[in-house]
Formats: sequence, structure tokens, C-alpha cells
Amino acid sequence: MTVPAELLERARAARSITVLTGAGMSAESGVPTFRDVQTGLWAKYDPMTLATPEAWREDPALVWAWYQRRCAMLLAVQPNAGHRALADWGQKADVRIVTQNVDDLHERAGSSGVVHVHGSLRTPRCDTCWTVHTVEVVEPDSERVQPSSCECGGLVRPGVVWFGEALPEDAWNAAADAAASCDLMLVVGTSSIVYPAAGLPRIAMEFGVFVAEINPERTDLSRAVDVHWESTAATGLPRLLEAI
Ligand code: BV8
Ligand code: ZN
Repeated sequence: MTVPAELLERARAARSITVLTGAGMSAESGVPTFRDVQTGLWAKYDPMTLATPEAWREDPALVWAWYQRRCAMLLAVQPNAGHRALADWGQKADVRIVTQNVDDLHERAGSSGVVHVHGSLRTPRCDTCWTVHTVEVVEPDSERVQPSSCECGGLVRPGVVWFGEALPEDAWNAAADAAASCDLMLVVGTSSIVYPAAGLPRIAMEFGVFVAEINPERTDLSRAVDVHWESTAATGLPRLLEAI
């Protein structure tokens, strides 16, 4: 599984690199992807319906318990060799990470300035005044946990972007700029299904950026990128860094 020659050449020459990551980036850390997280008592729920403002309005305690479970799972895992390779690379070159993930594994590996286009599990906020709250993570032992209340009377919700919600403007602008103003874009561990995040590689291509995808599967993006490297985050990224 050697590094494709053209990718290696571009990585060596690149002055600025943007890396777009999805759930596959955290898979080797043991974080289930968005669709795999449904096990046990959660198996009967569809994440696509839980991750919506409608679900929150209808049953905030159910949605809150689901996110508390995911936060608890996150405390039990570590960044993988792929996260660490990107953090090391960022010490030596201009590497900007744009992630769709709501975990903090890039930061825990040592990367800084990570752009979270879908928010973060680490920043629960009031659903009315947007104040960020610090909430203790407790593994729920039931399907419903009452969310806490804000002083303004609102409920404290997960600080993530749900389906049908707009992405945070500053995060989106930073992500679009990182896509347009780099020499090399790596797209790692995403099925490129969810928009507008999935449109970032297209923005890069419009600006003539060389785009390489690292994913063990082919995706909607695979036929459009310059190189698709059938590898994984925790094996491919360290291999690429060693080769540079
Ligand atoms: C918006 C945070 C408009 C939450 C997430 C119909 C109705 C409503 C909306 C829409 C609709 N049709 C289209 C839309 C738009 C919608 C959308 O794109 N839907 C899709 C399903 C078609 N988008 C939105 O709603 C967005 N907002 O459009 O707003 C608007 C504008 C202005 C004003 C108001 C509104 C918001 C989308 C954000 C949703 N939030 N996450 C949470 O996590 O709880 S999305 C969530 O799913 C993830 O963040 C990720 O982005 C996405 C996919 O997750 P996964 O499946 O888990 O992971 P992924 O797809 O990345 O797949 C894993 C990949 O990794 C695979 O390719 C696999 O091969 C690979 N892999 C596996 N192992 C490895 C690996 N790769 C490398 N190494 C490995 N080891
Ligand atoms: Zn409030």
C-alpha cells in the first residue's frame, strides 16, 4: 500500500495543505460512524431523525440522552495514528484541518485551528440564547435524560449542526477559504454525501487545487478527484508523512 507517486510529489511541493475529514477519520479510534452508533437500546432509532431540530422539539430528553451517550463513548477513546500524523505535519507545514466530525480527536492529537463545520460535542449551548454551557458527561442508563436549563429559560442542547440547520457562518467561511486557497486538499474518511460540506472538494477543484481522497471505499467523489488512494486514515496518513 505505497503512497501514490503523484500524491507524494504534490505533498512534498505543497506550501499549504487543507485536510477535510469525516467519520472515517475517527473509525480506527473506535468511534462509530454516524450510522454505526445505533446499537443496544439505540438500535431502534434512526440517527437521521434524531439529529434534527424536529426531534429536539418533540422529545429533547431522548435526543439529549443520545448525545450524552456519544460524549461518554468519546471519553473512552484516543486519537489514532492518523490524527497524530496530521498534528505532526501541522508542526512542519501549513496544514488546515476542516472536519465534519463533532469529536475532539484532532485537538487531542495536537492539531490547532481545527474548523468544525458541524459543531462539536464539547460545546453544548442554549437552544434559545446560544450561551455555551459546561455540562458533566454522564453515560445515560436510560433512553431519556432531561437536558439542563439555561438562565434565560431555554434548554441546553448539543452544540452540533442538525439536518436542516445552517452551518455556523464563520466555520463555513473558514472552510471555503481553506478549500480555495491551498495547493493540496486531502479528503479523508468521508462518504461525501452531506452538503454543503461535501461541496468543499468541488470548491477546491474550481480553484485548480490538486485533490486526493484517502478512503478504503470508493465514494461519490472518487471519480472527480485527481487521486483516490484506497487506504485508511491510521495507515495512509502516517505512511504519507514518512514518505515526505
Ligand atoms: C443545510 C452533526 C440548509 C450531527 C451532521 C432533505 C431534507 C433536509 C435536508 C436535506 C435534504 N436533502 C439534502 C439536505 C441537506 C442536508 C444533506 O446534505 N442531507 C444529506 C443526507 C443528503 N444537509 C443539511 O441539512 C445541512 N444543512 O443544508 O442547511 C439551510 C441553509 C440555510 C438556512 C437553514 C438551513 C446540515 C448537515 C449537517 C448534519 N450534521 N453531523 C451529529 O453528528 O449528530 S452530518 C453527519 O453525517 C456527519 O457529520 C457527516 O458529515 C455525515 C456523514 O456521517 P457518517 O456516515 O458517519 O460518515 P461518513 O459519511 O463520513 O462515512 C464514513 C466514511 O469513512 C465512508 O466513506 C467510509 O468508507 C470511510 N471510512 C471508514 N473507515 C475508514 C474510512 N476512511 C478512512 N479510514 C478509515 N478507517
Ligand atoms: Zn439561554
